[in-house]
Amino acid sequence: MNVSEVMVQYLKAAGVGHVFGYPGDPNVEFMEAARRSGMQFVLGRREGTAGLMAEAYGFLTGRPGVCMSTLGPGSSNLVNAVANAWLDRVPMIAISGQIERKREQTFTHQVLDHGRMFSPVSKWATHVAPDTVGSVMRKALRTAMAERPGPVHITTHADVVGAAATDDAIVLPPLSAAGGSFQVFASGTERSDIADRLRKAKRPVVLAGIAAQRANAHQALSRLADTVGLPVVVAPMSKGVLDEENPWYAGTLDMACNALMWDFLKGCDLLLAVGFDAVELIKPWQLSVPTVHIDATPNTDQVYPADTELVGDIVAILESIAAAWKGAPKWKPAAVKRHREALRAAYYAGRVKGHLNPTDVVDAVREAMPRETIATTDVGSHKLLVGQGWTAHEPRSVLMSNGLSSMGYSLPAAIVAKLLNPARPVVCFVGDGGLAMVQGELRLAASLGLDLLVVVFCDGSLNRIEIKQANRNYPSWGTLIEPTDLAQLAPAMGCEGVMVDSSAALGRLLAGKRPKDRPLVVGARIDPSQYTAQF
Ligand SMILES: Cc1ncc(C[n+]2csc(CCOP(=O)(O)OP(=O)(O)O)c2C)c(N)n1
Ligand SMILES: [Mg+2]
Repeated sequence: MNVSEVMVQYLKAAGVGHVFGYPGDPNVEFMEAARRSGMQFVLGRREGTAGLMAEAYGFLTGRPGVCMSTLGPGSSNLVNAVANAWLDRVPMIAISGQIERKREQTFTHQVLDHGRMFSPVSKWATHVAPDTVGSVMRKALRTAMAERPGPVHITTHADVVGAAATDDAIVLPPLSAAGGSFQVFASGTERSDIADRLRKAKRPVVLAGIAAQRANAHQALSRLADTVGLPVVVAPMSKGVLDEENPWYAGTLDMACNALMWDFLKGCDLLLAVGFDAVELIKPWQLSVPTVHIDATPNTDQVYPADTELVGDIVAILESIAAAWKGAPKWKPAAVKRHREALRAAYYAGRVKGHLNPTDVVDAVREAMPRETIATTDVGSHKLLVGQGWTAHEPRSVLMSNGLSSMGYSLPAAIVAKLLNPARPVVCFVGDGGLAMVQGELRLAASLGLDLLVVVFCDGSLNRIEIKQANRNYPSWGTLIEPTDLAQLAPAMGCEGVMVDSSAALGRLLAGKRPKDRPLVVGARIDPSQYTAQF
């Protein structure tokens, strides 16, 4: 095998079936190896979006998402997506071509130092050679997948990609978070201590986050909530880790209604932070209640203080606490229901009667789409409403970037969600600013025949930033964006497109037939004034 073939065999062995990328000449050997081994290649319209597709692949499958670029401008274009996977904690193998090794130090045209460029945004930035490729791939896959997962960047030099590999044994390491056996570091005593502390607490609450979702802790979490009678607040990227119709679901943190959510948490007297990753916090930590950190990794960030850490298999830890539990439920479901009702009321604050409000759009789409729908959302004011208002029922059914929070994520993510789940409806929520960044991918979605529903919040503004200007009494300057007629843009991209101005028109549109073989792009001309009331 040549070096590229060994790399591809490792990726296949790790269960990866897709490469998302944009090629240049140093990639040709790798692409041919991928083609011959039956991998699918998805040609994003730029490296940045192809990389975000790989991130969504990693999020949805729990296996590394693979993206590929050429040297120089391709690799610098890829940086944003690699950084996004880094802060969203998603396993990724990012591959960039490079000039031949003997010219790398001295030649200048298109040559950038990948090691220095990718090191700050990846778990490991490395390169392969004929006598190292097998070992590097083992370490790269293991590193990308280990808690906390993230991206590994691999440089493939032009003189290496087609060279015969000598380090060519395919021996896949265990790729689960901790390997074959996942140890619970907390002792049995510590775990029953937690049950004891729960018993003594009056108002304990769980704050669940992305590590809980990665650990597939959804069942263990709902069992613990049922057993102990515990409200569960979720972090945005873990939406769906508890069915939001579950009576113990108590809202999403740091999205719309943020003040009310923090007040709810401030009312607790013991917090179990279950796989909660502080990368999702927008504001500084506001609580001074005793906190127990339950996670696959120690609380090294120290963004929030925890007096006790239970580190290991989150499912096993939650189950052992539930098993050690004796006593009456701590909360009554009616109390959690009252909180959820207050949350709902706050969510609708600032609605303007007779106008198309952002929450009207979220509601209409949720109502029209079945339970099993996968939703993706972009970054901006609309995300904060979708993040609180969209009712999620299953783990990994809501995709958003909330670590790096890069605009332009939701359309590439929706493409991958549909590609991997052809039978499930997929809706992409995006702002007019975010869509403008990545609208070339509509053509890709159409050419793949994906029947996405793309819902665009058209407010002619980078609203989230415009609001910050208004808060300081500054005029909107550099934050207005010219309206685009999506009814014209979408067909030029092979999609269907409609602009709507009212709830009634949106309702009619969603109740009608949608195309089955291409995206429907709905431009919702919203009145953004509700956003001002919210944030
Ligand atoms: C790549 C990137 N650039 C800039 C930002 C800063 N930013 C956050 S929200 C936002 C406005 C987004 O506008 P739009 O997509 O129209 O959404 P809206 O806020 O109007 O709902 C900006 C510029 C970002 N998060 N990501
Ligand atoms: Mg906007």
